Amino acid sequence: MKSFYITTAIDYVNGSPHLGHAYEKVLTDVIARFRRQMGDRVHFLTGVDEHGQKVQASARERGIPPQQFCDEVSAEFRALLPRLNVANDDFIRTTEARHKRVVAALLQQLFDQGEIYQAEYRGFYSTRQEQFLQDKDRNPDGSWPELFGEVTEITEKNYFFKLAQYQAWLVEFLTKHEDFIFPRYRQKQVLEFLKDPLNDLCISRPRERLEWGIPLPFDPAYVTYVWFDALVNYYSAVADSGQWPADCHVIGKDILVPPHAVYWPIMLHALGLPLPKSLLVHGWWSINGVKMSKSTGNFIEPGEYVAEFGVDALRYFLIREMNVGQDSDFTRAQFLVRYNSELANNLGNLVNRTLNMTTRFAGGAVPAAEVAEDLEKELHALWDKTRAEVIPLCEGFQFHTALERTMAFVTATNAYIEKRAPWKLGKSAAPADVALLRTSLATMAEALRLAVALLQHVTPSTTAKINAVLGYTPGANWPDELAWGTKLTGAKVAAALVLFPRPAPADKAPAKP
Ligand code: ME8
Repeated sequence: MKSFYITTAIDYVNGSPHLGHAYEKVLTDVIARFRRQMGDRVHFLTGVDEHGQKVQASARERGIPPQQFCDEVSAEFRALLPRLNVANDDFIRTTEARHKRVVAALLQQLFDQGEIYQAEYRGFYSTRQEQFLQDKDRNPDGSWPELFGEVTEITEKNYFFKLAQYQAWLVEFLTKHEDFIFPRYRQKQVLEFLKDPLNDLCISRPRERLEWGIPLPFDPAYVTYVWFDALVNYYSAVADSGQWPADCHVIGKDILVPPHAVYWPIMLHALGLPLPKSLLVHGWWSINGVKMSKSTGNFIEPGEYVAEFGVDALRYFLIREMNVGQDSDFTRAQFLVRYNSELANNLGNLVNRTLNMTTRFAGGAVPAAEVAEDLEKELHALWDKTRAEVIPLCEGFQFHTALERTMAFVTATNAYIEKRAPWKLGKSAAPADVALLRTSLATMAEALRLAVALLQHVTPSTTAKINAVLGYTPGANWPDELAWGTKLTGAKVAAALVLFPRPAPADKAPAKP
């Protein structure tokens, strides 16, 4: 069995989780579930990033110790995961002893290897981004971009990691491993960034300025720079279980360059550790074109959509709407379009018809198909094509297209029902009509079973509910579930299932953009 270790970014706990965080966790869960279905032994890690200036400042604002603040906010992030149906195997907090121990050990190793030195540093510092800035970061008019918040000039002694000496190695590595970063054009952006010379990385903050961090093992007057601490989570969580390296780090585009594409590979290389196999870089959810973010207050609360529409409706929308890697605008109107037309009126309709007609015309037990005329053959052929396309699409992270194809198959099944019109066949006692009626009932039930098997990693609860009302328990081998066959013959179906109820009238719904 192939192992597959996948991670998400670990979220800053300086505010509550928003839809952008929810998306990343759902996307990673969809990949993890898909890999499990394909037979891999998956390890899925997510967690929270609890150190640093922003957390210290947020705790001060609330007048509570930073650890208490982290405990409260981390609990909120953690609680969101089961609400989103995210089945992670581990959750790491950077304030945990298992993490701090590994960060200290790696820093000590680099120090002993002579990769870390102390020097005086004078420069412009962004508190919001927790990084020193360079002149090239300025706007053309000399001001600092909004992204950096307040920028102040400071002089202090600090520790530096010899990053620059690995620049040529990194360029060579990225040139040789074209598939390291998905989408590929992001890899080109990294190489573009590496055309300018790298500076060594300041990896310490004096304790008098920032207390809330992991002390440097070789000089406790300093704490570790937050990125050097945070990136190590991917390794510290599995350091004892031998699961390193990761197969895939899922991250947003804002944290690719430099942290994940430059610092992290170089840190690992300097430590003599294997590199992760790939980085999957997703885009941003925005509202009216502006990135969702906690600091601007411009965000959607994922829990509200889960409460109003159910977890699978939100998961379906997030994965159907966003082409992994690109940006998407979130609007309630677009959410409702997909909810109504794809989930309620297409999939929900197929479920209702199947249950209703099997109950009405076959006493609630799925009959065996008796004939295969052109209409059936066309649907079988479309299924074969859909299955053959969807698996490679999911392997290549094209989940939005995979869902589109799956829903096109559901649409075709509804069209098949219209053409066969079992409600007319049910009025006839002619043997040919009876055979066609049984065939149409068997065909719609089997098509529904197959479609929901393809939706399983995106909408796991919906798939489970539909299987239950079809009186069906899927086998352990998912690819086997995708063969058109007779698995449902004789199954006792339930009379009805309300899956995607009509949303409340707009005036009763929470205010949304
Ligand atoms: O960057 N749309 O934490 P974070 C999509 N602690 N994704 C979004 C988003 C949006 N509007 N806003 C944020 C950090 N994200 C660090 C990571 S990893 C070792 C340390 C994504 O809470 C963002 O791109 O600011 C990132 O991948 C994740 O949420 C956490 O962001």
